[in-house]
Amino acid sequence: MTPPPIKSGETPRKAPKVPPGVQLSESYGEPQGTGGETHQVAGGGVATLTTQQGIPVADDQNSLKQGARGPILMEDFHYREKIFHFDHERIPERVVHARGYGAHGFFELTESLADVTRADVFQRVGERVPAFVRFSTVAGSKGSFDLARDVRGFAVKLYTNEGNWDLVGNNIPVFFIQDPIKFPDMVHAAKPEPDRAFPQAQTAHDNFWDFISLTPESMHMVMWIMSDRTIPRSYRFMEGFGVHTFRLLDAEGNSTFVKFHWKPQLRLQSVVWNEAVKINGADPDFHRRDLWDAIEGGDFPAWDLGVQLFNQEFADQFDFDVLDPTKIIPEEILPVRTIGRLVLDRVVDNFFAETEQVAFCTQNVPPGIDFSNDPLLQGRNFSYLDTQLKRLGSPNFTHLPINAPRCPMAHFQQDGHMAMRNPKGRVNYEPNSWGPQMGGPREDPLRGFRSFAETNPEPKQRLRPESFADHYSQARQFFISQTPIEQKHIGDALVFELSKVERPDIRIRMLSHLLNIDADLAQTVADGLGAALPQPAQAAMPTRDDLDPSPALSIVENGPQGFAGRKLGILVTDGTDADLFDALTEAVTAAGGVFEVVAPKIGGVTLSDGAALAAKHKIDGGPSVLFDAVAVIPSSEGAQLLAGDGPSRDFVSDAFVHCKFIGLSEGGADLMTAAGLGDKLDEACITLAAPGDAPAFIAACAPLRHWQRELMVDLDAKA
Ligand code: HDE
Repeated sequence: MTPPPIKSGETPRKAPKVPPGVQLSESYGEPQGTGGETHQVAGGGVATLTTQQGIPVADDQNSLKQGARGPILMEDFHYREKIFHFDHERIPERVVHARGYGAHGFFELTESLADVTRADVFQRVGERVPAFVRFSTVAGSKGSFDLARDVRGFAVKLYTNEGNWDLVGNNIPVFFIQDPIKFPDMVHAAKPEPDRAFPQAQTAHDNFWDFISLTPESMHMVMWIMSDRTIPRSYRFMEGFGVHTFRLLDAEGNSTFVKFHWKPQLRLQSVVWNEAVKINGADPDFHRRDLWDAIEGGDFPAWDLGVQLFNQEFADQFDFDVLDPTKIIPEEILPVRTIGRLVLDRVVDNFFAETEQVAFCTQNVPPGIDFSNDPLLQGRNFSYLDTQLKRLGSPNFTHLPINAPRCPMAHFQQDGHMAMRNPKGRVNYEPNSWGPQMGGPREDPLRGFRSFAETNPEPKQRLRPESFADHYSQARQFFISQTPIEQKHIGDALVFELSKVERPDIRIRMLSHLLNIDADLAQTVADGLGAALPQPAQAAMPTRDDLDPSPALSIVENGPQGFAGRKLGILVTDGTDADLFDALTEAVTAAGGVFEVVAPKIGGVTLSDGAALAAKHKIDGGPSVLFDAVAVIPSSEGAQLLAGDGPSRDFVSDAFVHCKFIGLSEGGADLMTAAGLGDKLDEACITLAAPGDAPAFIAACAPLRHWQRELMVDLDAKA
């Protein structure tokens, strides 16, 4: 007798969601992928193992020795080549943004900017160009964990018809410093302390807060990094920003200032700190796995590209300088105009060849896009090319398929390590008199890149302009733009980080800055640290308290509107109601979400109707922190077993403390009681008495968090 089919323990992979007639990014130009070979041979046979020189290998298990127990012989070229290559496999990791994850896709223009720029990529609505995006954390090493409290890099390479455009942004629209000469100090202070080499991927230590508290210009950024922006739920739910003011240039060379914004179509979402700490243990690859699974499941993440366009006259109305990278222009004052979308629809073929070897550079701008005099941008323009030579080892890193433009290229640069594309022919210079056939490329004053013709009559000097002197007003504006729960998280984060700082004077110096931002915040943090408030820090300019809040800066105000793209964890045991399980998975799939089954054993369970259900996680390896909402539907007998199990009780109590929506069968409610939460159930703990309750539960999950609970839980803790 054939055994009954086993139900899947996770949302079955879909065929990619591709509308008819639409091609995936694979078909947008060449070259693609790794440029490497697969090991398949025509006709489906097995490839013969060879050396790098193509010599077929007979024995890859034993090195060549003189006698059975004798020494290894120098002549074993296969052994020597294999070990030599292995010894050289590693390249230096990025000095910052070492840990990252990338994917391919495309950018499509939805509104033309032809009136303000000649950039080819912004001309024709509906046209697509290939894209590669690398997300990253900043401070941690390549092998660190994904949910460090950290800024996220959001680096986009668009392979346009007129050369590569790299918009090397972050998920935060401002930066710590105003002058690039401070970048090495800032990064040294944030990274592990040099004598002890810890802490890894954390800013919660003396050196970081020492530098920050001596650098008032960083205060706006400090508000952002202490907010939940630095613990995003996934790359798919975070914004990206070009940060600097750039220029767009039309054919006549007229300039319009521009700030670039990426807005996730699934809207904003973060985790809470206690959850982040636990996710790092449960799944250090949480963010990269999320991106991989979403794309492989056909749920392609997408962002709108928005621009804020303005001219010098508009810029002049502000007290702050639009060249100062510690400032934003609030969206409520200058709305963000959506002009295109970025879709990631293809994972890499090979992590090293693509994600690791991709080289972004702020200098890569096509004609029609130009730099402003933001000092940080000017400083970055030097650093990226420089670091790439060190990291990739040769000026020919542009020959790597991931870095090569997808448009025609012609130049006289040649030779160097690993040159793969030296031009043919006799001529390698210009001007030359070899004529159009043999003489090679010529410059084109009309088509070519031209810089904005800026005049600057000022003398050379090393100073910080007065227009960069307001360090606190926008920090305050960010803080007052947050909802109460988000303000609480900022206070909690500051208390957490400063409690790891050993020197009391550094903690006190930070409090003196917070007093210039918001007196209540300063008091909360002082209480949390058990410290008395000092005098406010000496400010170069008084804080403006008349700036209006900007709701666009709040994650909660811009949070999810449904369960699409989100994940439900379903905790089951033997005897779980089969109809309820089916109704839940149907409802979550219909809402555009996915599910994963958590069970006492990885071998799965037998449902009430006798059907076998596979598990995705054993309970200890599938804690509720991995999910956006949970359904706890053990049978009553199953619940009794789970009640005696620590990880099972943690599953529900963590979901509760993290303010998640929880669906509960009768057995689920018993487990809540066993976890000591029986009398605390609130309106976000939803009864799943019958299959008919499933759709309403999934619909109720839309906000994803029941924030009122956090205030209650904290009050309980204080009582
Ligand atoms: Fe970077 N930054 N940066 N940075 N940055 C690098 O370039 C640098 C800054 C950003 O996924 C490095 O190839 C200086 C702001 C991202 O490959 C390096 C300054 C913003 C990435 C470098 C800044 C960024 C980097 C290290 C101050 C947001 C990862 C490896 C003047 C707008 C790109 C590399 C990737 C990487 C220098 C400040 C974003 C050393 C000198 C502001 C997303 O060149």
